[in-house]
Order: sequence, then structure tokens, then C-alpha cells
Amino acid sequence: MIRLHHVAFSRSFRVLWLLSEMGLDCDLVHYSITDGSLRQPGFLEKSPAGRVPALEIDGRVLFESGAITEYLCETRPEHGFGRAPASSERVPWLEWLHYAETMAHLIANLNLQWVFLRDPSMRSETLLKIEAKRLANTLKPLEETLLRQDYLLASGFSGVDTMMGYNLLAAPYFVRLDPFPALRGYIERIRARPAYIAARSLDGEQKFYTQDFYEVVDG
Ligand SMILES: N[C@@H](CCC(=O)N[C@@H](CS)C(=O)NCC(=O)O)C(=O)O
Repeated sequence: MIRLHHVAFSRSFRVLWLLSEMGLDCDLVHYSITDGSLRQPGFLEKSPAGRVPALEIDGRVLFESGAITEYLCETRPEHGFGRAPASSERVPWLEWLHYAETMAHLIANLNLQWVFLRDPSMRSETLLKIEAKRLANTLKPLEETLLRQDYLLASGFSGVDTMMGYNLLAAPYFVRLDPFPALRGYIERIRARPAYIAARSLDGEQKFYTQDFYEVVDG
């Protein structure tokens, strides 16, 4: 039995999608990010910072989406989504895996400011501007890479593409993608993957964003 503790449209989508790519069914436990359920002792035993994803698999519980991705790819090498230490693509595989979190923390900061602050007057226009700019800057190396190849690794689709998938659901709420044609092509490609479509149908409805784009007013 595989059980994924999940919030719709969050980093746990990375794991949901990777499991789907591997053809592994899971029991999906849905949480809300705002109702306190992630702070309950039963959940904190699974994920000590009260964050999703947490994955129950192989008789253990894992937290941290990057660690889960690495674990799934390395314990199930037959799917070809990891890169072993001896592989010439091991270093870019590890770099993109962790780079996805560099991007995701910027998205999390923007989410916090735009979506989760109860009182909008607490927002900092300066921080909104800086974080959106920093997020746009993280897209540039992706664009350069994807001008040369279809996926983040030259040899093709891997677990680092599922790590990036969550980011690319969320980043377009804060950064216009017009200057990134290769990235837009990549998003279309991953959205057309049957396993991605299947995972999205299980993901649940996103309830954070009430606008298509969050524009920083230049002042
Ligand atoms: N580095 C962690 C971050 C996990 C994380 O922050 N998840 C968010 C959802 S995207 C969460 O659970 N937030 C709940 C909260 O901040 O209370 C990972 O990649 O798993």
C-alpha cells in the first residue's frame, strides 16, 4: 500500500505525478493548508514541519519532495527516472532536483504575501517585486536548457521534470511567460503526458489563486 498525504496544487503534486509516471496507484489523503490539519500530532509524526508531501511506502514514512523523488527513482530504477552516481547525467539530475526547491521557495514567499496573509495591508510591495523578479531569473536557465532539448536532461524525461512540474503550475501566476517560448513549449509537452493528465485529475481543485495573474504595481 502506498499512501500520499496531499494538498491540491502543492509540492505533493510532484510525488503524485511521479507515482503516476511509474504506474503506481496510491491512496490519496487530502488536506487543507489553512484548517490546521497539517498541525495535528498525527500528521506531525509523519512530517515534522507539518508540510506536504508525506509518503507512506515500503513500511516507512518519508517527507521532503526531493528526498521522496530520489527514493522512488533509486528504489524503482526500472522506470529510468533517476540517474545513478556513475551516470554522466548524475550531476545535472541532482542540480535540477534541488534547483526546483530554489524556485519553489520563491513561489511559497509569493503565495504567502499574495494569498495567505489575512490582511492585504500587511503585504510588502518591495518584497513582492523582488521575489517576482528573482523567480523570473530562475526561469532563465530553464529557458536556455530547453532551447537545446525537450526535457531538463538531454537524454529525456526523468524525476527532475516531475520536481519542476509543481513550480510550473504556480510560477505563471507571478511571472509572465511571454519571454520564455521554450519554457512554454516544455509546459505544453509535460501537460500532454498521459501520466501528468492522470495525476492532475486526482490532484483536486486549487483553492489558493482567485486571479489569473498577480501583478505588482510599479511604484
Ligand atoms: N521542502 C519541502 C517543502 C514542503 C512544503 O513547504 N509544502 C507546503 C505546500 S507546497 C506545505 O505543506 N505548507 C504548509 C504550511 O506551510 O503550513 C518539500 O519539498 O517537501
